[in-house]
Amino acid sequence: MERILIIGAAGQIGSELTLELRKIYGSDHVFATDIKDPGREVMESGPFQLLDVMDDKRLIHFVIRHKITQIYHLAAVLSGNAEKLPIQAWHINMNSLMNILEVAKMVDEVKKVFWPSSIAVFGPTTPRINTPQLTVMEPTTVYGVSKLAGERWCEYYHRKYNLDVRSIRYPGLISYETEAGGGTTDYAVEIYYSAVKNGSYDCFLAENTALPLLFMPDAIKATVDLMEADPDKLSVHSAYNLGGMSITPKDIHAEISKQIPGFSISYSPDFRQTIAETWPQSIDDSVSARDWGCTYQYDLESMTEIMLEEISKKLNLNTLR
Ligand code: AKB
Repeated sequence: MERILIIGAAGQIGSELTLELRKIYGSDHVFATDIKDPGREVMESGPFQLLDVMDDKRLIHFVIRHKITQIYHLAAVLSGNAEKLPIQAWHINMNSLMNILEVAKMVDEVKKVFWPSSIAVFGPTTPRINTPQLTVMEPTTVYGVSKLAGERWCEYYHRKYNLDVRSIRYPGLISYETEAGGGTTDYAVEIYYSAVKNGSYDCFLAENTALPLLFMPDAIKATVDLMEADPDKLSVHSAYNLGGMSITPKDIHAEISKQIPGFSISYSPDFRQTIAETWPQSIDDSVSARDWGCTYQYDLESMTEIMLEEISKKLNLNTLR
């Protein structure tokens, strides 16, 4: 039976992935950890412990004591925050990954590792429309550089030590459970909260900035599908492209306005606009579809309906038409 360790269970992906994995593998088999307390559902649905992935001694002790067989390492400093403290972000993003890879290499029981990469691995010299799996990669953000280096390390551990590391280049993720923190695509979560709370939003990206975005249930399904895929079918051991939808702030504004007619938006692009302009506008994920059957269920319309309904419930506000 699998025994799964989640690092970063209080975060945007971790809080939802933990619950999904507990449904699949049983609550007692999924050990949630973070450096801060997660939300009530993660806390109450199975084991949780405070654990800092940077503390390699406690990490290896935890993995051995709980007979862990799979590790999901989801903790990272995202693109916007990383630009404010580049050296610290590099240190945290790289050293945490190296700690995980080393533990997985040393402890025989650990059979699989999941680590998230990002569309941030691409840069201004990459083709921005329908960005292929294999292409020019010259990221200009410290976050992107750390993700690209991380991908190379994952592939190295696979080739050299036969470690089964799997990874996805996530686009911007949109969710209502736990808000994102410090990313360039965070606007796409903030806009929904602000629409429900205030009926207006001041966007830090310009109106026609297209980026690949994905609704969290599709991202969780993709993650589980990749981790359960037949290893013999996987041709990529760095990270797989994941596309989702190519969407601008103007598109989301128009969709929200259908349900909140007076919703107004203003645009005050900041330093994150410069980051967004170096990232793809849309992604070719045909290799993921071929190797492990990646598909999506949600489009902008169905996602917006759920986002507005769930946020209204959560905030106890009824602003919808
Ligand atoms: C960010 O905006 O930094 C992240 C990402 C695309 O990896 N959401």
